[in-house]
Amino acid sequence: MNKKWWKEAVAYQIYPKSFYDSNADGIGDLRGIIEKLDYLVDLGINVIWISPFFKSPMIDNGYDISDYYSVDPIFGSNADLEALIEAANQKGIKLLFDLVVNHCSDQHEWFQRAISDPNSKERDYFVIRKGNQLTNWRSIFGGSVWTKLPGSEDEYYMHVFAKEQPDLNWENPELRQEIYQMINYWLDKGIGGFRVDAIVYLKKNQAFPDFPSDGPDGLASVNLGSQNQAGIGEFLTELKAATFENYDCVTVGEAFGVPQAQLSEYSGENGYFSMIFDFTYDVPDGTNGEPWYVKKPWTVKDWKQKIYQSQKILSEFGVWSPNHMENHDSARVVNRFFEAEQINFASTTMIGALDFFLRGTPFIYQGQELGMKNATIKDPSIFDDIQTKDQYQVALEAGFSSAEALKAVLHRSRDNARTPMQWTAGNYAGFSSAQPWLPVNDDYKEYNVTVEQADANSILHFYQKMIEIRQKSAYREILIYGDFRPVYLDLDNVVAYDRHLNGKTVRVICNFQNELFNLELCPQAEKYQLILSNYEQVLSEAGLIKLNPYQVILVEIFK
Ligand code: TEU
Ligand code: CA
Repeated sequence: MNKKWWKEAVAYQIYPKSFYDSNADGIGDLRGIIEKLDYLVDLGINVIWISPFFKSPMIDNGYDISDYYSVDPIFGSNADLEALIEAANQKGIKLLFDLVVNHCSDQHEWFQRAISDPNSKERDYFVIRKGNQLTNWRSIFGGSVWTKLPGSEDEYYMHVFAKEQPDLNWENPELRQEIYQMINYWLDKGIGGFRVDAIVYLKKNQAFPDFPSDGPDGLASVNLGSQNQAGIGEFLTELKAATFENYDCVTVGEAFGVPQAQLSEYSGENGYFSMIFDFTYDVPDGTNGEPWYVKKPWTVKDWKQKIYQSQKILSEFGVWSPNHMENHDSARVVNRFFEAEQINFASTTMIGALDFFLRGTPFIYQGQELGMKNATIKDPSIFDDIQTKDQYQVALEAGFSSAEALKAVLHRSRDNARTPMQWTAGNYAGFSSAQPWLPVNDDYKEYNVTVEQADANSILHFYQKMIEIRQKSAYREILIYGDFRPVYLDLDNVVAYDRHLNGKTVRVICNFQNELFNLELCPQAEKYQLILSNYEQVLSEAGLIKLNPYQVILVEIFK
């Protein structure tokens, strides 16, 4: 096992618009991040991934970039960015930018030139086809991937996401050079690397075939013609060689749907990226054929197979994964896994620990360490997220009443993760002194940094303890580099695994149910040492442990 600094890190994702507002305009900003760096140092993390903050019309909240070299004024200035890089480096924190190069904004000068001059070199920076050459591919945010190129007779441009996010034509070598230059420009500024957005879409099937429709709109998922297509490896190999490889940086690919056979190409010892996110172990919803708003029943017994499987496959293929339960595109983890009445300190810390001690680098999403929950938005007109707005319409069209549609959308909305970070029990949760761009959650008086810092038994302190154990305790090596082995396979409502290194074993045991459970921890009367628990007491008699509802324990097992 090759040792790397980024395998030994704990990362934290910041959604800058919602983290901390330093200048009272209701929008989080880069100065706000600088002001809160000490909070993050205290928490114990040492890598920050920041979602995009470059110039953008904010159709997709910054994932539509109109200038890769300038900070958007709502987030501050380039000087603020340089100050942030310096402040973070001084505190030993590596900054990862979000690299969005599958597409840019329709306001980017490249696209503007492509529109205004059919003979410009930028015309070929985009995927443009004639009206009779279009495909029936459906964009991720709904509707066709093709939109008429403004001012043209009969030409259309392709967009995997919104129409304001035209895809870049990676087939064009000049465009690729422009992108590499930009990446190196930022790496030269001393950043730690990138989270690489939607990277599996770079290559389009050059035959541009139609596919059998898979929905009532007569269209077929764009994934068929644009996700992980043959030939993408050439782009990714060149990208790495021209940029990342020449720096001691980390790259984290957002790589949906990479086939097993290609995992090691994507992220083995010599992969395109240092790590790639694995999205296979979320609880199920209606994304496979069924409408997205259908909440599917699931059992712990079935679900845990997915996480065991994921860990097994990733190690087999030598892939290092950024373990995460939340990001800016997902509902809050506690709401995905538990019903409202089951959400409490125990269940929140249990699901957190289950993920945190897996093999890989833990990624914590802002507010997860406080136990932040889904948005408490009561009026659909408040939603900001482009995808949520589309889904709300889809639900209405499917015959839902507005109340039902709101409920369905709230279950999955990306805005769930984007409500302001809860800092204090004061006005606007201490996020800003002005009204925030998205409302603060109802529970901010109870769940916030100030209150939780003062309470030794808070979720925040539990996260801090987990991080300390992984980073600083005698268990550091084993928790970072140890193998993963599932245990107690026959216990349906227990999720448990060993981390194993040099003859030492640390076991994570989660009582994944709202009931007591008597566990025979050590049938052969092996001895054990408790390292961490989310209950004050662990009762035990001769290897028998009474696990409380949603209890998680971390123990060293001595043979
Ligand atoms: O997401 C890519 C992606 O596939 C998501 O659209 C995902 O399927 C969806 O959000 C799940 O609800 C990335 C970014 O993470 C996302 O925020 C951007 O909107 C998207 O790329 C376009 O840049
Ligand atoms: Ca601000």
